[in-house]
Amino acid sequence: MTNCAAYGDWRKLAEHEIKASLDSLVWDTPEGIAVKSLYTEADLDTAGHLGTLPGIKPFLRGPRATMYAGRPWTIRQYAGFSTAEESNAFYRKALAAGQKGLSVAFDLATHRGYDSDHPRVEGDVGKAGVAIDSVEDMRILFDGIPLKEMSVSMTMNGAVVPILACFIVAGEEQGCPRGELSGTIQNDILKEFMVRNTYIYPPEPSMRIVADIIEYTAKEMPKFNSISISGYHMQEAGATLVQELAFTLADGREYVRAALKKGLDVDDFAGRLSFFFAIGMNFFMEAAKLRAARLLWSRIMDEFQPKKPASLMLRTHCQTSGVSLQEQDPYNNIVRTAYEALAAVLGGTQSLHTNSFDEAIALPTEFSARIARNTQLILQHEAGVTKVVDPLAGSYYVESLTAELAAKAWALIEEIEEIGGMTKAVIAGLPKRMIETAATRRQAAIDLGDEVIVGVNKYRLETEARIESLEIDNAAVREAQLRRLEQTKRQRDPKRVDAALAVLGETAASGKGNILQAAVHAVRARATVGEISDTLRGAFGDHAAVPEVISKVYGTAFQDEPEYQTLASRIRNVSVSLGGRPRLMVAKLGQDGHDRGAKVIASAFGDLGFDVVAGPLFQTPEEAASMAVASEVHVIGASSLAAGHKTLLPQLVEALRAKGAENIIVVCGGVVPRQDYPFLMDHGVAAIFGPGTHVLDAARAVVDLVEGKRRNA
Ligand code: MLC
Ligand code: 5AD
Repeated sequence: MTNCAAYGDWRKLAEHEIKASLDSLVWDTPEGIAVKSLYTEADLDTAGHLGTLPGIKPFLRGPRATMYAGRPWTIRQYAGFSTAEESNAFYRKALAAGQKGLSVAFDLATHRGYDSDHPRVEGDVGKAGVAIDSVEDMRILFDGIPLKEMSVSMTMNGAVVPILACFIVAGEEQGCPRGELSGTIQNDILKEFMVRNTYIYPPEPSMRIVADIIEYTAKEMPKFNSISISGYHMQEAGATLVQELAFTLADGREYVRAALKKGLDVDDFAGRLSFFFAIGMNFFMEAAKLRAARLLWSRIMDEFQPKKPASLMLRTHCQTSGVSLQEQDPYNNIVRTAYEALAAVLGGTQSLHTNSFDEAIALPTEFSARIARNTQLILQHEAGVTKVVDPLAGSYYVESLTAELAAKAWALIEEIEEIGGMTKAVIAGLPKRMIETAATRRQAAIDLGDEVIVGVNKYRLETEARIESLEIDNAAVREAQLRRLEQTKRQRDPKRVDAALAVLGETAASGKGNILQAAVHAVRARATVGEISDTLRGAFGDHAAVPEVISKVYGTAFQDEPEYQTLASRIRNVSVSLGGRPRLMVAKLGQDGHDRGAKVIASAFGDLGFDVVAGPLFQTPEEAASMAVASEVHVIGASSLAAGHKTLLPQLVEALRAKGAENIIVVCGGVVPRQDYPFLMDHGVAAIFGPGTHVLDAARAVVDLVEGKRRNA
């Protein structure tokens, strides 16, 4: 035990050193944890976890006894773009260069269950991932990659039924029966409603789909992980680590209950549930988070009284944080990613994706993907971190953080339980609101400079060097997809397709039978992703979220700041001369559901004195233009994070012009490569706000534009 007298001496010495109270060194984290400047033995939680061992319940120290000493984590880089041919070539090169598992990124059209020829997805085909319309595309995607040997993760939630069915049939046709397929399907719909937004159907039928997939894989695909319960996107959307932990584990509990309702035995499926967390820049806390996650999951699973130890075990994939990466001085992102990767590994992840440094600009190039992959290879081969299991164990600080995170997350999990579990909480919008509040608070902390981001709000370069970025020729991809779709449809037996789709529709509508099983038959008959999704839409309907905007978070954080007050009073003056508050519509075009930025802007601009109209997700440019005209807005702020800007923004400007509404100013925010700025400006976009823009700077620019337009009118 630390000697109390000695501790008193240290305290005195420390306060003498800083000439202030030790309390002034306490770091209040967004999780509500007060991190002290020194941890001692007295901080060790003695709740009985300290003596536990890896591979043994409660698995805090890792799911396997030997962890990386026995087998290193899987280097599994998430990738996908353009056509199946191009993504296949990329995968083969990555595997030859040391990557160990595959992870498919689908384009947003596929995510939302539209074939490439659907008019709503013109700007999205092949952009943020690979376009897959039918099993023919899926076969090409894995051409020359033996599915018997390669584990494949597929990030798919909305169109999870047709995509998993296509994968199963592609395996079959490649000579790998479904029982031998290994990999993971994300299949985590609850977090889609909270943050990621690639849902299709309403929550309740969506939960049936999840349960059907767990049932089917439990019976038919013993090597396949039926779900990847994801907190990653929560942290990306602004969640604190406690929120990420709690909501993810509460989601997991909800899925277990849904599977049990299907009549499954817990041990039949629990060992194939997997998890997915983000690893951001709070180094020690991130490692502690993974330890706490394993502890809490074993506690949750204990309630279901499984017999197999594997049913209590949390196995996880991790991805370094996309939002922590910056457009400014982008090579810094290599360093950030390396630290995050180290935290993930010290926390004991099973599989890892390291982001590319051009994250905040575009999809990875071959060069940036190589550096990202090598970040892991260097950790595995050069840094010695694989040799020892759970090396942070026993650290006063890390053990204390683990216990504190677990306690705080548990309290939140209990809160969710009190309102009836996660499906109910999600329908009530509670987690979403909490996350959006945390996101807005964080943006305020960055804009205030309380949270430093090197190269962005401190040490900013005077001139930024241009870096090469990947551009997808969206029109060419779409043409290629349309050709193959047309060919697939021409060559199939339409009667067989119709019959299989009718059975699928009946399975969905009746609540009886397994939806995935019915979809596998339809895919064998060459039904497309769009057709299968539409059949399910027929039974379940579409989910339409109503956007809500939180208020008084940004404004409260800035209330004592003169620059905020000056701007707010300027907006009041402008309101007088406009005869009403300046009105901004925040628009999300196409299938891009990343709405953190849009929500933060809506909330902060509202606090500043704008009248904010929040457009719904997934609008076509035409729909957004109509809404803007009907709402009599002065400005549309379109937020673009999925690379659709060069198609969708010119269409928006054109749609406004066609309605005689060219007086409405169009500005854009999000992930837009600098080299695209002139193109957008030439097509009528008045201003572009890239990542790292101070919200007050954006607001000032928008007010300038509103005033300028009025003066020129
Ligand atoms: C592991 N194994 C060992 C061992 N460690 N055997 C002996 N000694 C050891 N020390 C065994 C395991 O038991 C397993 O076999 C096999 O080796 C593979 O190990 P694993 O730990 O299961 O790794 P992996 O196969 O990679 O699976 C990891 C996983 C899985 C369980 C987390 O679900 C997964 O790969 N998830 C990836 C999810 C993903 O990539 N998502 C991308 C999201 S991107 P066995 O037989 O027991 O299986 C995204 C972004 C967006 O979502 O678009 O929004
Ligand atoms: N290829 C590689 N990485 C991708 N990401 C998203 N789409 C792709 C893709 N097609 C990564 C980014 C992003 C996170 C959601 O996943 O890191 O932040």
